[in-house]
Amino acid sequence: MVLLANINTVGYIPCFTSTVESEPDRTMSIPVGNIGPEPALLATLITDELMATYQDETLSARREELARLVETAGGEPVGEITQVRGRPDPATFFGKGKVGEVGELAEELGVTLVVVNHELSPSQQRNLEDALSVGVVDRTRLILDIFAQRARSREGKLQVELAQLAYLLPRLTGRGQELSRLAGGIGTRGPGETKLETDRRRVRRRMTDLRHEISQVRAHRSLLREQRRREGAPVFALVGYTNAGKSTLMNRLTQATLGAEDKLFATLDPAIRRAELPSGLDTYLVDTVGFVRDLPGQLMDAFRATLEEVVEADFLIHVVDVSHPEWPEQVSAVEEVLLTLGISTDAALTALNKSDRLEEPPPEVDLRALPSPILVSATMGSGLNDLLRAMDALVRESRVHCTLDVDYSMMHLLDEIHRYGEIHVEKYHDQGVHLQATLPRGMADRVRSLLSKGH
Ligand SMILES: Nc1nc2c(ncn2[C@@H]2O[C@H](COP(=O)(O)OP(=O)(O)OP(=O)(O)O)[C@@H](O)[C@H]2O)c(=O)[nH]1
Ligand SMILES: [Mg+2]
Repeated sequence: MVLLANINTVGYIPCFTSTVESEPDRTMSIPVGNIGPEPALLATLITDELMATYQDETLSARREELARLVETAGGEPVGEITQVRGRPDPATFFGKGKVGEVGELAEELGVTLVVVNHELSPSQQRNLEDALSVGVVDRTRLILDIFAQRARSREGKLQVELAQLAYLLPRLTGRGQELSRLAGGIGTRGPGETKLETDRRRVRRRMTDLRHEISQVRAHRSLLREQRRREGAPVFALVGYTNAGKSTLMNRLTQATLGAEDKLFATLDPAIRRAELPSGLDTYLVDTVGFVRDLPGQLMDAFRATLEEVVEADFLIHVVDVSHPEWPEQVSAVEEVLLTLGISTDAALTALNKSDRLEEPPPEVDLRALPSPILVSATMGSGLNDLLRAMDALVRESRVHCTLDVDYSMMHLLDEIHRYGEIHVEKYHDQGVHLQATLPRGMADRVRSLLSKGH
C-alpha cells in the first residue's frame, strides 16, 4: 500500500462562508495532528455505456485502479459499493435507493469520505454530499489531489493549482460549505503546503495570475527547445501509462538518476537528458508525466507547458507495462490522450517493458496494432540494444534525400543544411549552389518551401 508522508502534516478547514466578494482571508488553519490514512468508501456506477465498451475484467480493473489512487492520495479503501444502472441519475448520480444504501454503508463503516469512480457534475456532488452527510470526492478531484501532493517544482505547482482552481470554480456556487470536509483530507489540499483558495473572486484573480506565470514558463521552455533544435539532435519523448517504467527506462538509456518509484504519478516534471545511439548519433530523451484513463481535462489544459515537450518531440517511445493484466486497455487510454493532444503515433516505437515478469511472450494478436513493438526490461537491462537500434533506424528513416538549388540570396540556409544534413554533392555556379543532401524530414520540407517562395 502506498501512503504518503504528508497525511500527517497539519491539516486545515478551508471555510467558504458566503459569496460576498471581500478581502479577508477565508481560509483558516487548524491542526489535526496524526490522522493516519483516511478511511474511504469507494462507489462505482456501471452504466450501459461502460458495459458495452468494456469486459468484466476491465471494469473490475478500473475499480482496483480507483483503490490504488485512493491509497496514493493517502486514503484507505475500507468498503466498496457498485450500482448497475442504465445511465447516471442527473441529480444524484446514483439512483435514489442506492444513495440511501451508500449512506447506510458509510455510517456502518464509520467513513467520512465517499470516493466516486467518475466525474460528477457540481450539482450531483452537492446533492450527494447533502444526502450522505459525508465528504464526496469524484475521480477527477482525487487525481488532482494526488498531483497537488506530488508537485515539487515551481512549474508543477503552478500547473496543478491552476487545474485545481479550474475544477473548483464552478463548484463554488454560493453555498458556503464547499471543501468543508472535516480535517481537510483528500480533495482539499493545495500543491505543497499552499492552501486552496475558496473565495470566488480571489480564485478568478489567482487563475489569471497563474495563467500569466505559466505562459512565462511556456515561453522559457520553448526557448530551450529551440536551442536544442538548433543542435539538430532528434528528440524522443517517453510516454505511457503511469507506473509503466518510463523514468526507469530513461535512467537506463541515459545514465540519469531520476526518481522512479512504484507509485502512481511519481513523475510530474519533464526531464531531458542526452543519449547516444549505436550509430554515434546524439539524441535527447524526454521523460514526463504519466497518463491515466480519463485524465481530467483541467489537468490536460493546465499541464500544456509540460505536455508541449511531448507534442514537440520528433519521435515517441510508448512505454507499456506488458506485465499488467490490463495493458492493452492502458495502451488505448494513452493513445486517447495522445489523440487529444493532436499527436500522431506514426513516428513511434513501443517498449513493452517489465518483460522480466512475463512467463511467456504476449500473444501476437495483441501486438499487431502497435508500432514497432520491442520487449524490454528497464530494470534487468534486456532488450535495450534492440530498442536503441530501432531508435537509430527511426531517425535514419525519417531523413530524406533531396536535391536543392540554393540561390546566393538564400545562403543563410546553407549553414543550417551543413549543420544538420549530410552533404553528398555541392557545386557552386553563377546563380547559387547545387546540393544533393540527406536532411531530417521536417527540415527538408521547410527548406524546400522557403526555396520555392524565394526567401
Ligand atoms: N519488474 C520490473 N519492474 C520495473 C521495470 N521497469 C520499471 N519497473 C518498476 O516499476 C515501477 C514504476 O517505475 P517508474 O520508472 O517510476 O514508472 P513511470 O512510468 O516513470 O511512472 P510515473 O512517473 O508514475 O508515471 C518502479 O517500482 C520500477 O522499479 C521492469 O522492467 N521490470
Ligand atoms: Mg516517472
